Amino acid sequence: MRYITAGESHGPQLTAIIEGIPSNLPFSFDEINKQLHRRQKGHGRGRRMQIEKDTVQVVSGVRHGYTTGAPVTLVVENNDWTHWQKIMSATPVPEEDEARRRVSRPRPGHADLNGAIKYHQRDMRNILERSSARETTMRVAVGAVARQLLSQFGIRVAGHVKQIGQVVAQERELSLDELMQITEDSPVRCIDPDAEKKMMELIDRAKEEGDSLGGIVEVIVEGVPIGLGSHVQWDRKLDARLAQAIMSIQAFKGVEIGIGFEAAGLPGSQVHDEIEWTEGKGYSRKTNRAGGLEGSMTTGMPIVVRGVMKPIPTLYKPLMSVDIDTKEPFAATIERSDSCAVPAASVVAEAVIAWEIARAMCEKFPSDALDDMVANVEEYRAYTERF
Ligand code: EPS
Repeated sequence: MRYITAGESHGPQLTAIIEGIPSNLPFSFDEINKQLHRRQKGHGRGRRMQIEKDTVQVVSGVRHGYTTGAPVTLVVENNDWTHWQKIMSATPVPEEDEARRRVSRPRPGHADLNGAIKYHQRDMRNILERSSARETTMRVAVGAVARQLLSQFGIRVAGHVKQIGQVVAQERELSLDELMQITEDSPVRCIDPDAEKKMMELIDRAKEEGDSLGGIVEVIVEGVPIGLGSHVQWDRKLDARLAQAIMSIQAFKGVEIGIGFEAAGLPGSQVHDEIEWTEGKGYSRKTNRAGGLEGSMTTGMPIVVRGVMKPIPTLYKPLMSVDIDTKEPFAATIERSDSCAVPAASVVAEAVIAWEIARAMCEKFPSDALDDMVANVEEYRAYTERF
């Protein structure tokens, strides 16, 4: 299974082509639109989210509500395109239009300068339009298709915000349903009401000051069978793939699985999870510090992955940069942006993890049609309980 995305932040549309989804999967537009809507929300989002109402169109691979096994093409139109038609035109435009919204003062922390040098672009808009986090719309759309496949096997994915700036949420013992309910009602997707309030205040202050904030998000996957991924080859290791998926989200700078970096300071006896066996359930672990992965394969315990998002590099009170025309010091270009997109990023993180788990499922249970895949998974689950 694979996918690619295409599209610029202010181009006419965003596109994703997915290949390898088994046929006969019930396909819900509402489910995709629900996920797209979740990504648009969150305290700290900028004005662009008031312009867009992201809605998916499906132009291939689905017929009468079911996948056919052919590539699935998803499209989300950019409403903002109407304001950018000349600036983003694919055909040549008069010189005065060419210069409109040209970017010559790269933003520290963004792709602008490195991309411009690499691709020989004197207008850094040609870089920022594609490096923009607008692209995460398609990650969420693709992830929503993956979720529909996972739901056939009782696999569920949820996410929440653990930290924004210096405000850290208290841990709570919650079921996945409770966690989903609470985060859905929280403007910052946080399970701790005290932290939620402080996070919102912090975001308001950052906005007033023309600054931005990062944070930490956590994704939990429940219902995964034992043995997805593999220890035998580097590019089949599931923990490595999950790490790549998280690190591929715009502005993410770090990733942890299970207790992650905390393991460095603990003895082995406090890091590894004791194994137990119970009648009718089979093998499990007494704790889940490994975050559901041992030897790069799933243990059957919930998968727990965290990612660190840096503060968005577009600042309303910009840092100093250099104008590439004059080489003089100048404040960086101001592009419209969010002061904090960590709550939205937690939805994106869920989506990219859902995709990787769906891909691992399709590798473990390769089938052209969903019916075969369901039968294979059921048989395998019965086997793991007997083992
Ligand atoms: C985003 C759309 C973008 C930004 C943001 C995320 O739209 P615009 O540039 O028109 O405001 O709001 O992207 C960034 C902050 C960034 O640095 O790339 C979206 O759809 O999530």
